[in-house]
Order: sequence, then C-alpha cells, then structure tokens
Amino acid sequence: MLNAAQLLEFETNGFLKRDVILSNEEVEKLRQELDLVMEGKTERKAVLNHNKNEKKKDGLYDDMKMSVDEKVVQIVNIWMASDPFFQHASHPVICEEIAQLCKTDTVRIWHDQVQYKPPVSGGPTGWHQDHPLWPIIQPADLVSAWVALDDAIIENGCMWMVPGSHKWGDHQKYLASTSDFKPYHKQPDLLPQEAVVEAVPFEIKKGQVGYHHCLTWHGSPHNRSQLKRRAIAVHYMPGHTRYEPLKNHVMHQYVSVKPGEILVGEQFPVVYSQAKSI
Ligand SMILES: O=C(O)CCC(=O)C(=O)O
Repeated sequence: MLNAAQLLEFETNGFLKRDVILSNEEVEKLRQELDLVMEGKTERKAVLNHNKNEKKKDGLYDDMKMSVDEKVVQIVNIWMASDPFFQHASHPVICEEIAQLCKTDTVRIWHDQVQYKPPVSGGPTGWHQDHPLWPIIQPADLVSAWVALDDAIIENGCMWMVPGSHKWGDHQKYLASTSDFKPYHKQPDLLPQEAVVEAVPFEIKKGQVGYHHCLTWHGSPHNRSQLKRRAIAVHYMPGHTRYEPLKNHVMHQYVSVKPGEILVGEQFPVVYSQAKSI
C-alpha cells in the first residue's frame, strides 16, 4: 500500500521505485520459466518472442533503429505461456499499488513484456512514451510495474526516466537520443515552458519493482557489461480503459469489444478489484 508521500512522488515525477517484492527463489523460478519460453519449450506460447532488433512489424517500437549485431529479446504476454508469470502479474501488492496509482477499483492486464539485454551485445531501447505506441486504447492513464530479474544498473542498461515528462502530453514523434543516450526533443518549442528535459537513471534491484506512467519519457541504453539484464514489465489498465483503435497493435487480434467500449476479455484479465483481490 502506497502512502501519501509516495503517491505525490509518482504524481510529480511519473515514476516511483518501491520495495523488493520477490524472494530469490521467486526470481529464480521466473528466470527458469523465461529460459523455457525463450527456447520455445512451453506448450502455450507468448504473443511475441523475438529479437526486437530484427524486424519491427509489431508497431511497439517503430522508431528504434539498432545495428543487427545488437540484441534485445522481447517477449510479449509471457503470462499466456507461463503460469508463474501469470501469478507474478497478479501479485497482490503490485496490483493494489497499481490500483492506487491509477485511481481505480479494477485493474486489468493490458499486456506484459520481458526485455532481456544479453551481456555485451544487449541493444538499446530508444527513448519513448508507452501510450502513443499503444494506439488502440484510451485514455492515457495506464501504469506499468517493471520488476528486475537481475540487478538493473547503469552498467547493464537500466532504464532512464525524465521526471515530470508524463505531464507534457504526447511527444513520441519528436523524441530522439544523442549518441551518449541523452534524450532530446526535435522541436523543443512544442514543450510546455516549464519543461526540463533531464534524464535520471532508474536502477532497480533484483526482485524490486518500479512503476512508471504511460506518458513518462523513458528508455534504456546498451548492455556492454558482462551481466545479463532480464526484467518483466506488466502494463496495467485501470477499469475504465476503452478500446479506441487508431492504428494497429500486436494485441489487436485479441480484442472482441466494439470501439468505444471498455476493453474487457479473456486476454485482458482482471487481476484486482476493490471488492476482492484475485
Ligand atoms: O526494459 C526496458 O529497458 C524498457 C521497458 C519499457 O520500455 C517499458 O516497460 O515500458
């Protein structure tokens, strides 16, 4: 449960670091499951399981260009392939805190996402905002829970965040990166006058959770260290999120409601409701 100071910190910055919520054993179990899914050894499959460097036909990170020898393994909806990952996505502490951050009484999974940056060859995830890359849902008030399966530190490509940027609107198409991975805006005059574009590292310990708003500018650089960088992000929807298709998205195939309706369905399970945590 988040206290008033933590809620204010999230409201101010658009991200918040919380506790270590997974034990070493729980992390180990998820790592083993991740290996099975990556190797295609599970009966049920995830929605995507690829090197996001290779071909970006999924519309998730269209803007990002990497050289072919760099690799970021991206798995979308690993919860569909692995029960332990579904249990993780249903974690009662995370789901309750997400409900607080989203100011909702119902929380659904929008989708999840593993990003694994292997040692030395791990590629970058360019500067972006999540919601503009999810062009089938409204409004832009989703919150993600990012849990590290290895210590995520500057050396192995932890995420970086721009404080306050969730309040500046949709600037996705103007986001760019310097060669040393500093974010900049291609047309800064479009930003609010008070905006300060300054990124801070978001280091997360193994088993710890960090939250970020779906409009917060974020990205993660290369992993040139000898360390793995594995993490699971679950992107959660508050109960009022509607299906509003503008462009395609990899989750489109699972939508069974009509435009304008609340995005409910088997593939968007409720993981928290105020009456009862599930
Ligand atoms: O894991 C990363 O480095 C990036 C993840 C991300 O962009 C997200 O969770 O929204």
